[in-house]
Amino acid sequence: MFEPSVSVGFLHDGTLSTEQEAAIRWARGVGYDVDDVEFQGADSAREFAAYDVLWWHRDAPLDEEWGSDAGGDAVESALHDGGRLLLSLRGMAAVDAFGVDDVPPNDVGTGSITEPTGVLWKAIHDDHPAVEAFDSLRVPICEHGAVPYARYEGQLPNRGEVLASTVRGEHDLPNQVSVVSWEVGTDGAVIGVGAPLAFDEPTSDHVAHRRDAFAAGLVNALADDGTDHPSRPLDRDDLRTVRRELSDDLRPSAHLTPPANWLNDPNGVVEWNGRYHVFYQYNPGGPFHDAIHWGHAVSDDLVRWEDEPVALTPSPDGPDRDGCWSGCAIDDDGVATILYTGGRDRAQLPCLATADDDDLRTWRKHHDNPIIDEPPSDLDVLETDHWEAEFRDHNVWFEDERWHQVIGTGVTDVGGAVLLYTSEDLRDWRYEGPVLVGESETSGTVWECPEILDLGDADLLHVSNYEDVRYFLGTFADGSFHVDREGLLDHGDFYAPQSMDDGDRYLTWGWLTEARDVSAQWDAGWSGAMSLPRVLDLGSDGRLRQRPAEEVRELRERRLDVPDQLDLDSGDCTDLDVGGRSLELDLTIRLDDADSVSLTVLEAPDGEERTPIRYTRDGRLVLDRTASSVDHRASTDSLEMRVPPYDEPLSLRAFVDGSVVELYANERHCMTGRVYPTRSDSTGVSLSAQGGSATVSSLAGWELGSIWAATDTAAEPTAPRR
Ligand code: DQQ
Repeated sequence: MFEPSVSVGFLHDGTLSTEQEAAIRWARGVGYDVDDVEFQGADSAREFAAYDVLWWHRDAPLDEEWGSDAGGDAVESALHDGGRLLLSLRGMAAVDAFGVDDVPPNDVGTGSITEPTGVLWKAIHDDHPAVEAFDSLRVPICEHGAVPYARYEGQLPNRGEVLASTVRGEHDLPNQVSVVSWEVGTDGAVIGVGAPLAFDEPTSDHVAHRRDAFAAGLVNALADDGTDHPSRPLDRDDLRTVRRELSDDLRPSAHLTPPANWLNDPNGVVEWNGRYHVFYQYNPGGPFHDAIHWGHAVSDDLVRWEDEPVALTPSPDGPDRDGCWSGCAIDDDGVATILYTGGRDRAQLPCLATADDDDLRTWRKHHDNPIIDEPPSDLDVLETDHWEAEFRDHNVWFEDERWHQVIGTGVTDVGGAVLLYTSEDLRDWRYEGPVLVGESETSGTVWECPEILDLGDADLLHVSNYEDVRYFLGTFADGSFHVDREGLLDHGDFYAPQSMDDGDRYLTWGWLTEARDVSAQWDAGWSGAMSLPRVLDLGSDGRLRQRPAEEVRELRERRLDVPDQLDLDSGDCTDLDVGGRSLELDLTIRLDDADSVSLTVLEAPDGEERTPIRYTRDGRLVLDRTASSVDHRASTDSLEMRVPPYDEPLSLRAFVDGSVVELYANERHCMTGRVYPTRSDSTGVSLSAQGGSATVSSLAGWELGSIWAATDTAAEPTAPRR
């Protein structure tokens, strides 16, 4: 550990509060060489440069004008000369005055602490010196008191990398971002700690001990030239490192996931300049949904993918200040253009941006965003606690000499709805009316992420209604959708899909939601995956077909040694001599006189953890999660769907990949579930019949390779801290 012979310049503005005096006493007690240093305008710069670490432990509110006159410029220049700065309590609120970040914390105040409260450290930064003394990501540092704080909530610093959020008692509060790291210039560094780091409050030895070790860790980290001070944005090399470090057994390798942090809906999926681009809802602040940006991954062939830097960031003064929500990409006569939903306060409205480069890395936001100022006034658009009008998500196409756009919404006391707009130039839009309106009891109060696809003999409209992705097959004409048939696109953990017109096919990705709790996601350091790219079209019977894109076969790395055919007697269980966490298994099951057949995956040798996929005589396919994991934070709810009657053999393609089980039944019905086995030997695969005999034919399996070129040299997975 770094030995402290550290000089600390303790900043203040003339008088020291009792809390500041307590902090100085603590720092001297550690052995730091502490001077109290008064801000005195720009002249202070030289004085500041004399210290290893400047510390502003500011408990009083900052008045509005606090800034350069008071000494902000001096701190800024000290930082650019390689200075190090610790900002605690409300101190982080001055990052804009110090030129560190143009987005300061948006939630600053005094909190009443009544139980152990502290930092919820991010798994990706668990090697940071500030937490090396702890074996947990949760570090309480205060128990009682009225303690000032400065946090980001619903927004993120523009350049700072989040190190920690908040833990209060037994509760993880990921949305309360409380510790941030910045690199300034080439050598300067800042750590902002808006968590309750207070030295003048009564506390038990247990918590005081943690607080002291944490505070010393912060000062030492800043003083030590060897410390790496993470900052944003991350470039492609950083992303490769992050992905490598956050690999674990539950992380899919054949499915798209974020490099770290949070992923939800696929967005702006497009083929551009011969490359496939998948953008996605991304929170760089951590594995939780908030402050949504657009993440970006790119592929030449749909097989190998690479992480790209964040593509779209909320603008501090824009209509998307609180999030760049879902949207689509279009080719506007050679200009890559996106439409997305900007969120700000209680409003969500459509925004437009155009690409500045052929790699779709940088986007220029339209000067007159939002491009639609309000939801239609002649419709009673649903208002909820969060939004003055539920009105979001975009699908745009060109037809009959005009651009068409559908937007998701809800109509008060009626149900989810899809609205149609048209435009000549993608900027001025005319409201045409509802395309389809549902009934809230049967299909939900709000429809998100609508999309209309032309499948030839029929049109397909799908919407996500918070629970499921419902699809309607029928005809879209004259602004309305006439429904002939409906169903669910996937019967499991699958949401908000989006499709790309890839010439002669549609490719569709859906967000595979997590089925473990927020704390488990926090510990993993990443959350969310995409389905495999699926091809959606119509079968000869006019019904919907869904298959993985042909390219997915190229992920097959090694053929497994399994019999082509198996006759199963009642009660027989045949262990296939295969294992692994990333497999494709293809088979046809005929029930003969069995009640059911189970393909069990991710099975421990003693069966403690196992995930049976059961095909039953009454025409159901069940993903049985009751024993998938011994981790109580994982869902044990089983998933099921109806499949063709038992007298038709079931042709099943099963992809087992980390925590994903993605099932395609008869190229028609999909069911994807997330499962979280904990044991490293929960990798077995077996087949069994119950209540009679059955036949399995065309059995084949493959080990799947990774889609990430970058993870070929993946570090050994390490046990996550909790
Ligand atoms: N997710 C986005 C919204 C969309 C929802 C926000 C669906 O635009 O309605 O991250 O998951």
